[in-house]
Parts: sequence; C-alpha cells; structure tokens
Amino acid sequence: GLSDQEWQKVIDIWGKVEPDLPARGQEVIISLFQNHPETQDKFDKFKNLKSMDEMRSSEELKKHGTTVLTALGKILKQKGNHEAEVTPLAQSHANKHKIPIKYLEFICEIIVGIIAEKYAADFGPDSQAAMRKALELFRNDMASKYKDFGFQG
Ligand code: HKL
Ligand code: NA
Repeated sequence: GLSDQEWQKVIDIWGKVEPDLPARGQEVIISLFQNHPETQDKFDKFKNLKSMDEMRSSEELKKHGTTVLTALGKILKQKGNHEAEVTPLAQSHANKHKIPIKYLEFICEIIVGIIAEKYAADFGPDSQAAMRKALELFRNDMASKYKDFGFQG
C-alpha cells in the first residue's frame, strides 16, 4: 500500500487537476484513442469519430472523459479503501465492456503523462511516484476482481 505521506501527495495533485476535469478528461480520452486505436473500438458511440477535429468537437466524448476522471478521483480519495467503488466498476468493465487490464494500463499511463505536462510545477518525482503507486493499486484490485468474475482481462 501507500504511506499516509504518499496518499497526501496523490490527494494534493488531484486537487490541482479537479477544477479542470472536463479539459483533462477530453485530453485523456483523445490521447487514449490516438495512441491505442483498438481502445476506441470498445465504444459504439465513439468508434465512428475519425479525425482529431471530430474527436475535439464531440461533447459526448468530453462528457465521458469528465465522468471517467470523476470516478477515478472518487476512488483515489478512498486511499485504498475503494472496494465499494472498484467492485461495480470491475464488474461492468469485465462483463459488459470487456476491457482488458492492458487498456487500464494505457489509460493510467496517459493520465500520469497529462498531469506531468499540465501541472509540472506541482507534480515532482515524489508526487509522480505516489500517483503511479495509487494507480497500480487501483489496477491490481481491478485485476483481482476480474479474476473473481472469471474474465481473463
Ligand atoms: N473507466 C472508468 C475508469 C476506466 C481510469 C480507469 C477507468 C475510472 N474504460 O460504456 C461504458 C464504457 C465505460 C464506461 C461506460 C466503456 C466502453 C469503457 N468504460 C471503456 C473503458 C476503457 C477501454 C477504452 C478503459 C481503459 C476504461 C477505464 C470509469 Fe470505463 N467507465 C465507464 C467508467 C465509468 C465512468 C463508466 C462505467 C460506470 C459503471 O460501471 O458503474 C458501475
Ligand atoms: Na471506502
């Protein structure tokens, strides 16, 4: 797990990101689709967006990005006691959306990269390491639930 100090770093940087969730969420989803096109095919509502312009113009995509980061923020704020949040999320991503754990790695890496780009002054090496640890814990717990649900992921 993470130390109290590490969790504090995670909570602090998330506090910087939070006022900008729609912009950051949009960037995360677009970057995910651009860097890992196979992820876009998982969304019936987004798989027809082709150009960067189309992606940027989609209010639906922006809204989804905001919802995803809001859900992630809620999980991070639980500081590891996130069973109540992670269980339903793992269930839908395993059974309904069929999202491999590898795709969760992709999105987590993109989230760290975007925070590093946009909040460099507040996201030093220690904060970055703490955030990576928190996201790894999230992914591990998702993976463990996936196993419970019999999804290979
Ligand atoms: N989704 C998340 C979080 C993540 C940071 C990791 C997260 C948090 N999702 O139709 C839906 C699809 C969703 C959701 C509704 C869909 C397809 C989908 N998601 C795909 C992915 C991928 C693959 C591209 C990845 C990496 C990913 C990662 C949160 Fe995800 N997602 C939802 C959500 C929430 C906002 C909704 C589901 C709501 C739910 O399950 O409630 C129990
Ligand atoms: Na909790």
